[in-house]
Amino acid sequence: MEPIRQRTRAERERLLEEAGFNLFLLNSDDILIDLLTDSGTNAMSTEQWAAMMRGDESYAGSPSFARFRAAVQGITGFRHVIPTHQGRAAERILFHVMCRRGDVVPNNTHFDTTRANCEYVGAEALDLPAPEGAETGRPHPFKGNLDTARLAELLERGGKRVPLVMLTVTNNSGGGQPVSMANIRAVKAICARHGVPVYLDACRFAENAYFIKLREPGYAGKTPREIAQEMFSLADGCTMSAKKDAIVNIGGFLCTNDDAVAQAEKDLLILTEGFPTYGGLAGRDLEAIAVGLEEGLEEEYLRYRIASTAYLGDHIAAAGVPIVQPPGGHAIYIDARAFLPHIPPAQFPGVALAAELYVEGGIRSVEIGTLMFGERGADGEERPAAQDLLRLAIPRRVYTQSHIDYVVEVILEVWRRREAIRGLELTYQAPFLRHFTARLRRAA
Ligand code: P71
Repeated sequence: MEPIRQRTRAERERLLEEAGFNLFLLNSDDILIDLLTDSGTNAMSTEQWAAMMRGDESYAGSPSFARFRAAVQGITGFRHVIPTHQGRAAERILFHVMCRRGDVVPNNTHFDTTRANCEYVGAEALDLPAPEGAETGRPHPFKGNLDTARLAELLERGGKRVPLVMLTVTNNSGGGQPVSMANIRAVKAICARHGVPVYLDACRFAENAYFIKLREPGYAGKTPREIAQEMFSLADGCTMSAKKDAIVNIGGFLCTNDDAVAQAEKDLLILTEGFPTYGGLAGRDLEAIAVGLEEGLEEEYLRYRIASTAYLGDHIAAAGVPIVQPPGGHAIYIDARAFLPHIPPAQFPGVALAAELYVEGGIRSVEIGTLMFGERGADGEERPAAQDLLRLAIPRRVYTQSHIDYVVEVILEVWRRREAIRGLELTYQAPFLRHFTARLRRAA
């Protein structure tokens, strides 16, 4: 438990200016409801805290690692399980081992660190979302799917080396939307014909499994755990940020069935993360992940989680606020271009909207749009991202319905005065992952 304090509107206006309109640069003490991310912001259960007390901190061969590996293998079935401090460490090691300059890595949609780590080793991060994903306001049961026709064409055409294909479950850049089992199976079949391994970016695998149960014919009678096992059985490996569906505050892992790849990954792990039985984590962190993986698959928990996210989306959509439909698993995504049609994408409508929700009610959200995925061309012009979304991510087991009712009120207040909101321009940007540290000001 911790107290949350209200700043005044005038204080928030000053703090926002000082932070260069970038909510990453605010202190969390100055935030009332923090929907920046569902990553690492989860509340751990009594069982997780109890497991942490059993943490064995041996440098090598700890029983905590054995329990962690058993939990991961019980769900994924992968031969090699390599712990990492979080998801992006798994990505860095995977791409470093499997990719060379000039390679292409297709994905339904790469999330920010995945794209950046792929590009960092000189490979092209290619997004192949299914066309339904682009129709922001129109519901479809599996808007996270990968476009299998384009994937087949890419692999058949040849030319570029494709060392692996990734599937992000659920698809975080495009609205927290699930990928169907049929799509995973189709991707695997296409890749198998060309000898290309399939990797799941598995951060939100449990939410994806639950959506399959709800929406895909033939899965209603299966448990989320059985569905997750089937998803992983169609893949050759995975990266995982345990900070999401394993309901912990830090941790991740990298899995593969390929012995030679695993050896190279463990060698690299020792250089930067740690020995392969702890990989940059404490033994107690491994224990918390082992328990959290099981809790994250509990059906009652998932039913509440998906329903409570939809509660926020349904209430603002009913008042006319344009959101990605249907609501995602971990977050609601407002279509900032439709909310603020007078602000051009090059003036960051998603960032401008995030700033207003902070000023209005002390709510922190994150832009998933042109600041995150666009770039400034050599001509100085901003090249916009495919969409400008404002994500309200829900930490697991943290907020109550009355907190969310307050969020609805604040969003509707900003909706009523939307025409007066102005665009922004950059005053500083880093060479990659610019959204974390960018500074902006109101556009002239
Ligand atoms: C999320 C994050 C983390 C984040 C990103 C941007 C702003 C604030 C917080 C991380 C992911 C992810 C997927 C699909 C890999 C990672 C990296 N997401 N793949 O959504 O969503 O994991 O953070 O443990 O390194 O807020 P990592």
